[in-house]
Formats: sequence, structure tokens, C-alpha cells
Amino acid sequence: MWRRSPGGLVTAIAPVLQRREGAWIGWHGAPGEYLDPFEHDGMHLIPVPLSESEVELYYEGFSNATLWPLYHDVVATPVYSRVMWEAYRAVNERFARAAAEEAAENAVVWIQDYQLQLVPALLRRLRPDLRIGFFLHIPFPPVELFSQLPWRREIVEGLLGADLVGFQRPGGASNFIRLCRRLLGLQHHKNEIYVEDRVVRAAAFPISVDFGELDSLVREPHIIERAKEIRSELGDPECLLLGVDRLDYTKGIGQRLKAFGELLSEGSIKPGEAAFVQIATPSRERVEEYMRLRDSIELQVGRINGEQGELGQQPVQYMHQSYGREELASLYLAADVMVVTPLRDGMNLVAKEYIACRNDLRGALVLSEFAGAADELRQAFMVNPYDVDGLKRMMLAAMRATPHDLSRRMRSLRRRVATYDVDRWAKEFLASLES
Ligand code: ADQ
Repeated sequence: MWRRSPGGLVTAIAPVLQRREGAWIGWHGAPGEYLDPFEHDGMHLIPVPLSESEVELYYEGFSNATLWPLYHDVVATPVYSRVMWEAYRAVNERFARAAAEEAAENAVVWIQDYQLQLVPALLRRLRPDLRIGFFLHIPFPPVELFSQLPWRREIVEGLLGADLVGFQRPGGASNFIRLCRRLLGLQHHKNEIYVEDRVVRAAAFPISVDFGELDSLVREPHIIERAKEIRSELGDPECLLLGVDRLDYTKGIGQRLKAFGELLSEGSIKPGEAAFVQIATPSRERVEEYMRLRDSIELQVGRINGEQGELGQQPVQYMHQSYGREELASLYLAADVMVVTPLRDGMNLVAKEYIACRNDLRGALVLSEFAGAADELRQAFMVNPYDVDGLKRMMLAAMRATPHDLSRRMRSLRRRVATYDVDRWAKEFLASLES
């Protein structure tokens, strides 16, 4: 019995692959297990094994304790460990070999994300006939931060094995181009970087959601019914605020809870007027920073409920669980205010999913300016999550906005997400790669 792993990359890639030919090479999520290729959900999947110790050193280590915090503005301190780096290199080699064996002559290979940044160059060495694309789902940091990395040169050279390197925001692409110049002394013209006898392009391709699928899902009577039921289970609050995230320190969950707690304690929100539901999907649970974060969020929730709640009524409902697509869609449909406040985020699909679910043109999106999505979703209630007072003001403004204002904003937000959906993202990337 296979289950999809929660998180942005899988959500985005699955519909793209289901509608095309091709194989998905990836780790299947169980350490130390060797599997043959198999079919699932209309996709051809080719598992690459990771040992127990590689999960620790490569996945939890170099990927999620080094690169993840470094690429997110060092909001947590990155770990620089040579053993972890060695594991990263070894696993990248394994993926490159797997792709080299699988790809047909002159095929297109599209490498996804920060865990595989060495694969483009390794693969090119094995298979110079291939077209190689790379997409980074998370932010690409400024030179000043990236330069901390002891293996910065290897990573940049790894990425430069691709013909096209894609980023979420134009800022990521320009950070990368600047880095190639500063670190390797490479010449460039606009977004073309000259690497020996080749040209590597760097450009932004903002990722999106399957708008059509969500839009029709929330029109189904059982979803509409479930959304009503959720509100009544919560005691029919005047205003329902919602947060949905992987439990990650980049997502600004603590900041939004602090703002909500202060609004309650100072009386700007009356008891019973508003309920906050925070869904926090378990994530990277063996990485130390994530354990600390979980403790601190749970402490914060306990404090707010202890101080501001009443018997039988708690202002914050916190769920440390993963949900199915239908339940998530019902939650989006039930929520008056969606609170998305990352301290740094490549894109943030939750913000776009919320918009795709609001064909009733109701609901307000509070969005951090540090999410990639902020470039496109200009009609959201924009916040700086580090500014608690500003965040409180915007949350209140979103709660108190008139239906007319909300529908005006939502109409324009929906136009954007409907036009630039995940299919368009994939098409534009692949068309650019093949041009
Ligand atoms: P993530 O950091 O995982 O993605 P995000 O883009 O918000 O962040 O995607 C999360 C996905 O997981 C959404 O599709 C959401 O519905 C799902 N999800 C969240 N909580 C869930 C729960 N409790 N149960 C089930 N599903 C849940 C990374 C980058 C982002 C980038 C994406 C895609 O960090 O910036 O937008 O990749 O490129």
C-alpha cells in the first residue's frame, strides 16, 4: 500500500507526470529497502535505495540540516559536516547512474530540487546526448550567504551541468548568475551563462497548483457539506482562521500564533469571535531543529488555550497530522482567513490551493512577502511576518474586510492562478528546455 508523501514537490509533479509519458526516479521513503520499478497512480516509478545511514547523513543531514536552512536565509543555523557531504555526493552519483541507465537516446531528463544538485554535471558526463533540466523548488540565496558553504564550488559546477536551471523567482536566477560570475569568473549575457563550449540558461518558472482539479473538487456537494460541518464542529465561530503547513521553522507558524494570541489577550478579538485551526504536517522529525520547533509550537498553543480558552472552547485547534486532499479542500472552503506567513519560502502552494478552492469568491488570504507566491498574488493581504504589530493589523483587516472587497481581491487572485497553473509551469519549463 503506497502513500504519497505530503509536501510541495510531490503535489506539483504528480499531475504533470500523470499527463505525460515518462518515468519518475526517486527514493521511495523506506530506508534500506531495494525495490523493482512499479506503477502507481498512473505513474512509472523507479525506486533508488537509500541505506539507514544515508537517510541520516544525506537526507536528514546534508539536504535538510545544511542546504535547507542555508537556502532559507539561515533562519536556522546550517550544519557543515564533511561526512554528510560525502554521503550527498555518493547518493547524487547513484541517482545520476540510475538516470543514465533509464533514459533513452537524446531523452529529456528533468532533475528536481536541492537534494540532487550534483546530478546535472554527473549525468552529463555519463550521457552527453541528453537534454538536462534542473528545477530548484526552494529559494536560491544571495552570494553572501551561499558563500558560507564549504562545497560551494562543487554545487555550482554540479548545477551548471544542466542546459536550463529553473528557479521560482527571478531573484533566484539572478543570484545564481551573479554567483557564477563571482565564484567561477564565468561570463554571461542576460540569462545565458557561458561554460566552456556550452550555454547554460537560468530563468524563473513560478510553480503552481492543479487549479482545475481543486476548482471542481470544491463544487462537489460532499465537500461543501463537510466544510459546513467543520464550522459547526468548531462551534460556528464568526471567523475561522486557518494555517496549513509542514511543521517547518521556515513557515512562520510561531509568528502567526503570537499575533493571534495577542489579538485575543488585548481584546481586539472577543472570546468566541474567532477560531484558529493550525494543521501542521509532521516533517523531518528526526532533525533536531524540527524537534525543537515542535516543542515550541506546542508550548505556544498550550499557553494561548490555557490563558484565553474557556471550558469546552479553545481558541486554537492544533493538529499534528497529515490530511487527505478532500479534507484539506473542505478546510480551505470553510476558512474565512487563510494565514500563510513563511519567513522564507520558494513559492508556497498552500496559498495557491486556497485561492483555487474559493470559487465562491469569499475568503481572505494573508500572505508573507517572503513567499515566492507574493510576486504573483498582489491582491492578498501582504505582511512582513517579523513585524508582529503589522501582522496583527493585517489579520484584523482580513477578518473585517467587506464582502465586496474580498470578492474583488479573490477574483483577481483566481484569474492569476487559473491562468498560471501547474500544467503551464511544466509546459513552459519543458518548452524552454527543448528550444
Ligand atoms: P513545501 O515546503 O512542502 O514545498 P508548499 O508549497 O506549501 O510547501 O507545499 C505543501 C504541500 O503539502 C501542499 O500541497 C499542501 O496541500 C500539502 N500539505 C500541507 N500540509 C498538509 C497536511 N496536513 N496534510 C496533507 N497535505 C498537506 C516546497 C517549497 C515550496 C514550494 C513547493 C513546490 O518549500 O516553497 O512551493 O516545494 O515547489
